[in-house]
Amino acid sequence: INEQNPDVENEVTKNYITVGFSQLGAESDWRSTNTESMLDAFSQENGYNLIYKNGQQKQSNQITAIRMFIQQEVDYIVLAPAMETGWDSVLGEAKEAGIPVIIVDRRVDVADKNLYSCWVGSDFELEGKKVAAWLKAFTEKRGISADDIHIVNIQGTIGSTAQIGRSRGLANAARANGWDILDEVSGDFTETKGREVMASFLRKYDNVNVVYCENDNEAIGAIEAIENAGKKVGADITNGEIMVVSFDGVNQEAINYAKEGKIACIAECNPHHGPRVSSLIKTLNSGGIPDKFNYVSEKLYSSFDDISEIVVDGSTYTIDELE
Ligand code: GYE
Repeated sequence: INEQNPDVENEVTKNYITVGFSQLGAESDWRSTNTESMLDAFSQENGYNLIYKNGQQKQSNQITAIRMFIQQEVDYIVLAPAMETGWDSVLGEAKEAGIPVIIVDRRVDVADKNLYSCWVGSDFELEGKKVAAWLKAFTEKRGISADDIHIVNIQGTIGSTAQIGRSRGLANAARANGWDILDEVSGDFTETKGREVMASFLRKYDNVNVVYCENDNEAIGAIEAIENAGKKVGADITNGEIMVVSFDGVNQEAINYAKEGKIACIAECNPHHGPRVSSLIKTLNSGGIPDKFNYVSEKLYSSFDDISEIVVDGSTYTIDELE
């Protein structure tokens, strides 16, 4: 391209890549940080025309958005899906229209994997396994017997990959270690529901001593409910304290709680997917074929120094302190 040519400007503008991005909602701090990362990456300065749609936690809104993107003949569709199932027809329509689809964050469960080009996100089950491994190592170190562990799980949005993976990580560890899971109810990844669900668990069970929150917003709500009930949050779980463990490490309030030990352990979930999706699109746009599944590596945080590392599936993870 001749940079002196005044037409170049128009050429370049025309050559912007048009992306339709269907975000699932705005339920958590993780989500707003993720949206920001996407909007930054798909800016005009970076050569994109972006059409952004917030699905308000409803799959039907996301399906409508994708149909609109197809109508508008966008170059690429980026989908952050609310749940795993129910995408076969609309992704079939995108394929029919010849528009590549990139999945980000949670996954889609479709019969034909060729309905999307690639996916980038976290290994949610691994995150769950890491938190469970930390709980096991921590309680063993403190001489707490498995029989004395009574867990409630405030789950994420049912049917979303983050919920499925994190719940599975806990369930398998509980079975293997002989922990008692008293109950599990969805808090939809929000602070309000986290508070409501925890309050009802406390009314129902007088022996809860570990709360597994599938994200930090739920943990913040759960801590409020525990304190409102006149109970103490902490790691001394055989002496009346209730331990909170969580996921994300994005929300500042939750980070502060983790520093104080009110959240005992957080599995990091990285929301900064904008540049990652952009680089996948750049690869596709230049005729390349990116890896189908692209995992982000993540840390485990705790300010308790009883244990310094855990081993999950043969890999060692050091436990970091939050900054
Ligand atoms: O952990 C939670 C958000 O899908 C990884 O969704 C994401 C999860 C995240 O609402 O905070």
